Amino acid sequence: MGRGLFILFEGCDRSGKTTQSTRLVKALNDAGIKAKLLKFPDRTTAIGKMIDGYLSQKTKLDDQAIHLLFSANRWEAMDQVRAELESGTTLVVDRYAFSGVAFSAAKRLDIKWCKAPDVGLIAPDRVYFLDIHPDDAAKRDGYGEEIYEKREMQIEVRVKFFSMMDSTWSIVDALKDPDEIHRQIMMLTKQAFKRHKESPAPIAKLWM
Ligand code: 2DT
Repeated sequence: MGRGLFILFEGCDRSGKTTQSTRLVKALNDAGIKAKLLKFPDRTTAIGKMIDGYLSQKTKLDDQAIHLLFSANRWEAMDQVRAELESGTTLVVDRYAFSGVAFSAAKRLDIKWCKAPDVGLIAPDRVYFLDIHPDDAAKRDGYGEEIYEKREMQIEVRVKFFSMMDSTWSIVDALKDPDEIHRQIMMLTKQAFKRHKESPAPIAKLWM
């Protein structure tokens, strides 16, 4: 049996990543494909609890310090990520290093500096970018209490995401009907499985 695929959802807040990633896992499982959902930040670990304190504005941290904690929160999951992929489980991941870079670079940290701690992480096979303009996102539920849920920040973040896209990314219009988005994502995912079956690619490393 071949390895699982690493499928990543990225996007601004309120773009529907959580809904669509959950639906994708369920659809894959229903089709008999082993798949699991992972979410970053993982707020359950010791590092994740520090991140949660920062995001919910209970604690303050330097921009550099919080950036490195987000990265550490991914590194601490890498053994599990590798083991799952190698055992044939497909991982559907809600946010990853691109969020790490986009949010910190939006705060004016140098983009090369931002990428450095995540170099060598396991790279996603496919990235689905759920694209929504922050003005449309704000209409959905309004932004909540977390530190980054502000219009100006989200606009900058979106620009940074666009600057990192390559051929592994697909832009999905997040304003479309959720069922239609799910169908599009299923189609893209089926193509990814087909390509991988025809020419299996080894697990790759990010930004190397
Ligand atoms: P959620 O709302 O999806 O829980 O995200 N973030 C996320 C960063 O600034 N750096 C990162 O590396 C990651 C993964 C995006 C919580 C917020 O944390 C931001 C929104």
